[in-house]
Amino acid sequence: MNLTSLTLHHLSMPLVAPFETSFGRETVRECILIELNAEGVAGYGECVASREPGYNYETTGTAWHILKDFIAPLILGQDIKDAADFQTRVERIRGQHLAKAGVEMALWDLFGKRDGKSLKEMFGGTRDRVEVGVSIGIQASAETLVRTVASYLSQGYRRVKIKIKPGREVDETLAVRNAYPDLRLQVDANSAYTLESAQVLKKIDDLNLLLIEQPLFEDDIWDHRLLQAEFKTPICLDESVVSPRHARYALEMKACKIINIKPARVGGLSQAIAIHDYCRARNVPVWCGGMLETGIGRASNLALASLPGFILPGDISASDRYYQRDITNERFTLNDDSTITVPTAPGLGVTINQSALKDFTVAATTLKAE
Ligand code: OSB
Ligand code: MG
Repeated sequence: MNLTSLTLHHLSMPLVAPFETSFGRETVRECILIELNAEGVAGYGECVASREPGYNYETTGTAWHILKDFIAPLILGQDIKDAADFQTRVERIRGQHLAKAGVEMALWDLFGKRDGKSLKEMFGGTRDRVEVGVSIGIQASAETLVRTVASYLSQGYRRVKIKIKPGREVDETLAVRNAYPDLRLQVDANSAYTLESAQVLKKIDDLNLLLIEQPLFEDDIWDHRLLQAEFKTPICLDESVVSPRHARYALEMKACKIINIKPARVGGLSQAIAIHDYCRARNVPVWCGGMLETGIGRASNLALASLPGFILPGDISASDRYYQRDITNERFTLNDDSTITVPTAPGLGVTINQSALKDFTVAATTLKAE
């Protein structure tokens, strides 16, 4: 499609509760909403870079710069045929996956709206509802954590992920496991350990966890391989898998048994689908991770998770777990079987609430084709 303009909206949205991980605490979520206009249609994408470079090196600030000064000039006024065409055009920009993925999402929304097809349909998704869980940030104490888990279980979530960090992981994971012996439970360390300090995790290796997510640093695929060899619990990589190539390295090295797929981290939905296909052909389970997305990114994640290889529940909770007010008119709710229904309207299948968008926008800029 011939792209005539690109608008960036820098958003700042209050979270219903602070979200704390081993790398920091967020009370307000920042992101960039990308709006593309082509042939009379508007497409939206979410760039999930946050204010600080804690999870990923990109931030809202760096993504803004890359989008405006490097990606926009390569695509404005151009006839972008599909996601692969977009990826080829931005190949010369090294890295910057979060920025690229936001634009690719907006392109999928445009193509879908033009063709009257949902993302799920375009991807070949096979499910109408996807199984989801909840990701719980670090809490004040083990008791508070157990209470928080209880409250999400009462809302209907049937899979729980807890964030862990050195010094508190054993007590907290044990507390949740003792309170809920049969719960589908997993932990996420967000790279907080080294091969040496990760030895403490042996104490939770017998707790029948679904997986241990990203214990070691992003570039430690080899050390994850050494760690996995010592653990019964499957290791799942998040941060380390930044492309389909890295998914191959991880599996060939036996660095993990499960992969958390986030389209942003791997450079876009097309790359996420490639990793899904690669893992599915090898019977390696994948699941869809989350970045506290707005209704835009959430719609995209649901479409992705409708693919058949997403066999573990995703970190795709209901809208009210994140935001009292969202930028989409549609809100996602939990069905009684711990699933969320995949949108079926063309493109992402959601619409922008213009007044909410206006209220959450702290900066905006429009770039036009010459
Ligand atoms: O590591 O999976 C992660 C949120 C921000 C950054 C990294 C992660 C997360 C989550 C939240 O776990 C998942 C969600 O969106 O609910
Ligand atoms: Mg993670």
